[in-house]
Amino acid sequence: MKKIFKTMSCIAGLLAVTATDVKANNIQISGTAATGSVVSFNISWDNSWNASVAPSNWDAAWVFIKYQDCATKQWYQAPLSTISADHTAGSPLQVDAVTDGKGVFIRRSAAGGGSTGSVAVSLKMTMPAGAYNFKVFGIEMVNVPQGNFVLGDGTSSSTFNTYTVTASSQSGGITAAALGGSSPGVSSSYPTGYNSFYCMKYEITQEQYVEFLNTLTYDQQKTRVISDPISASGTYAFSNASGSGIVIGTSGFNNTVPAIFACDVTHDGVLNNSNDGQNIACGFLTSSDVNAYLDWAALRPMTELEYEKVCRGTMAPVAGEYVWGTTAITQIYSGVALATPLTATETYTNAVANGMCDYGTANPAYRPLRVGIFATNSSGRASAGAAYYGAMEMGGNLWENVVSAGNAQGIAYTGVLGDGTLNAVGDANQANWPATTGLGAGLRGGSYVDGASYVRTSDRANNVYTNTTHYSSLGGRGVR
Ligand SMILES: [Ca+2]
Ligand SMILES: [Ca+2]
Ligand SMILES: [Ca+2]
Repeated sequence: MKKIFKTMSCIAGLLAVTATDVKANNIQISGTAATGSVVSFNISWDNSWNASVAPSNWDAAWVFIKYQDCATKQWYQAPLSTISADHTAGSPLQVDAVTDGKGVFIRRSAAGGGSTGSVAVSLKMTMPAGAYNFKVFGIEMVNVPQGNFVLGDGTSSSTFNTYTVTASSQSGGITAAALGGSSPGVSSSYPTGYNSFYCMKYEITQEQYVEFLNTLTYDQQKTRVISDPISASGTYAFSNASGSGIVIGTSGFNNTVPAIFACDVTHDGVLNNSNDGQNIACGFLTSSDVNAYLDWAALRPMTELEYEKVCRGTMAPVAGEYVWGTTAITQIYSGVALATPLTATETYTNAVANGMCDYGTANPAYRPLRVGIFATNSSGRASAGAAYYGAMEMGGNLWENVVSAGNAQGIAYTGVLGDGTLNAVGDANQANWPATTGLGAGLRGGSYVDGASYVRTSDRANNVYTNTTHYSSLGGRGVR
């Protein structure tokens, strides 16, 4: 879980000046170096898989590189080769290039599972030489294969009709009458979940949000937190409650130099202690915050239909089922006994039971838990509260930000990917995404504050949600 930060000053004429390692929840990236147009590093993550039996999918790391112009100090998305063979990864991994060159997927090349060990990776960038600093980011994802699935469960609030999404649903759209749930229906441009995509395995964590903030300009940061970046060191970015631990470590300056954010839930002035909440899901994120993160990471928000695909997969609907596919639910929350709270190994001490989920405290003073807390070596889907393809906490912990199928702004969405760049004030600026006012956004899956009914795969009680308040129960994740 360690990070290595190499401090070197900018030297004109070298492409590689400094390179910084950044990890996601369970991915470690170390030894980052840049030579010419190639960035190399070692990557490892535990519990990776490539399954030859149902759900017949794999997990992957979405890896992208940001570079900082040494003169302007601004960070930009590094363009990567769109040819997979230009990149290398040792066994058991392979690198899949993507057509927009905004990053790569790194995944197991053959059926198998477990720790990958430390694997050497090299990625080829396609930008002109210059004096730059680099940061490599890795986000854990799960593959969602192309294929039919069923919407709706026949009983949950505002549920879609029980409707099978097929290739022709995507190519021809779905009418209002067929879709039900008071939706105006969706066109062939709206991602229905039929086509394959990747979904983030976990909600955005506090550490990931800090890493995001620390590549933004002052004005961009100001939009993405509650406290002004010029505030004193130690000021909470959002709140001093609900496990929120993002603080200003070094104040911004003169409305131009951005702040440096860090995690400090313990609020002892010592930043990034092992129990400063780095791996806790990041609350207080409005739809606009989540979508800014996703544009920056070159991902995109998921639609309501994709949400149900991720949760239910190819299984037949069960009336009232939760995101793990059964109607059994067991409440775990931050008020119960937790071992090593707020650390990367935060775990619960209750006996394992089916449907373990952080929901229903009716009290925002509690907090979301470490992402992936219920997944252990011995847990099955139901006990881990896992969605069908292995995404965690799709129900409970924090609400999931989705693109609504319930209004005109939502159904105008066409699945345009983020491009790694925000506008001058730090908002996402991709065509037909939900507006910065939240219009077109919705919520799914419930939260640590809210009741069990919202944890249902097909519950659409908040399918339209345009509130822009930074509530502690709001978070999210993206897809690509
Ligand atoms: Ca601390
Ligand atoms: Ca959630
Ligand atoms: Ca953009």
